[in-house]
Amino acid sequence: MKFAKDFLFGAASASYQIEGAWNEDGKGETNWDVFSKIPGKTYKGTNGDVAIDHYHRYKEDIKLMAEMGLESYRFSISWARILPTGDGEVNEKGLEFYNQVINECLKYGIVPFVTLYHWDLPLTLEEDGGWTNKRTADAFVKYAEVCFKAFGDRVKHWITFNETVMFCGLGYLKGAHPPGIQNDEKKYFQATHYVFYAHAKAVEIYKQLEQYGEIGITHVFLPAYSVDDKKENILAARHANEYETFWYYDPILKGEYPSYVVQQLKENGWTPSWTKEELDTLKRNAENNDFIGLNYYQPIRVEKNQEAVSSMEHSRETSTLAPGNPSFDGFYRTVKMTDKTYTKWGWEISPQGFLDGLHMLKERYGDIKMYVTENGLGDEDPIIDGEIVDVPRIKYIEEHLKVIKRAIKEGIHLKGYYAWSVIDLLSWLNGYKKQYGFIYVDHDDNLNRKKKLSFHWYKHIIETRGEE
Ligand code: BGP
Repeated sequence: MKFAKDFLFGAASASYQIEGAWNEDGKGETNWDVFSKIPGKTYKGTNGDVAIDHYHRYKEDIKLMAEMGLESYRFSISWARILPTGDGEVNEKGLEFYNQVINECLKYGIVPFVTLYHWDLPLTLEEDGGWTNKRTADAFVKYAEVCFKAFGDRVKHWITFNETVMFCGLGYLKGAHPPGIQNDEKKYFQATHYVFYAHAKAVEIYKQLEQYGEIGITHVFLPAYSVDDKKENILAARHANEYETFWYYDPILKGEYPSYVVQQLKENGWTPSWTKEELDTLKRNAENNDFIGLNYYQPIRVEKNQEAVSSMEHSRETSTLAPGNPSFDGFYRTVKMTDKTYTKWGWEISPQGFLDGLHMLKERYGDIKMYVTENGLGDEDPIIDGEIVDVPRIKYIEEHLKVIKRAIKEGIHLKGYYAWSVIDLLSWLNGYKKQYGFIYVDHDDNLNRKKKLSFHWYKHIIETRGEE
């Protein structure tokens, strides 16, 4: 069996992780520009000031993507390049940069798949309460509209947000992402609510503009299994699915929050302040979503945790707890199993987990169109005689593609696959140590690009449409 002609083979990146040029051409400062420079926050203090200098090398990078035969490129726009203060004046140079990137993709027939928010928030908004302040949601809607109007004639695939659970969870519960707050459930749920509201408003505006493209949201997908048959752990797995998955997809696809979690929020005093207008906006726009994006890296195996888990005790060397080991104090925590396979960073490798999870989604949400918007292996790639021989990455992607093929056969509506990442880039907390790309970037030699073994392999997969 082959993948259908209209199944998009792509790869992804995000602005902060590749662009650099952090203070060039009128770009405003972002939360990450500041957070990554706080001592101890990132691996060896790495930050995105230069990143892999894609801002100046986008032509070279997109040319390499074309050479690989990439059909679609998922990248994000840096909000602060477009609106340096979040909701003030538009920066023409910012528009110009993304116009060039989009046009360069189109020149090679590469479909641009654009994420509006991949975590870099204009600093002015962060300083004003970030996602816990409705101003940020309103500002996002304005920013989204600017982008639709500027790029919508050529961009026909839009993702509003990338992984709300990550930037809110790591930002307000674990303190590992900006704004660096720990254990504040009230703020965490409030922030997620304003994100969903901002998403729904942006979707509504997109539909009103009649640009005839598609729009959706991407979440990290962490299907949960119980570690064993104990009742309390089965309940913990239910909690994990409710908190990590249903809380994120229900307000988008059903237009309302999962009642089970809503009840628990009430009991714990964590209910966000939400107005009727906001809740109505979610409801009204549920049908307007064209697809959902899934970033799948791993399932989670959970057990009940009675006591609060201390905030992330993560090691900077391997960052084993960030962001792959979800837990929610009092409800569940992720456990490492001796009989499972893990990456060097402790993320379980389980294509089967994806297949099981996809069926769970289908059961709950029906036949919604889906894209795998991220999937890949973080590794320290072996270099043999100057060649980057990333065989484990090839194996990882190959096994996941196999399962995706099977899922399609079993009736799951999957229309594309985006490997994370197209090129080696800055890992938020792990610097350049954790590599994901098909293209290597030499940080000791002028950031020169070099094709890895997986580059040739993925090219072949695309050419043959994954025929076995
Ligand atoms: C996802 C993010 C990406 C990327 C990826 C790998 O959660 O959307 O931006 O960072 O995870 O994460 P890491 O670099 O921490 O391994």
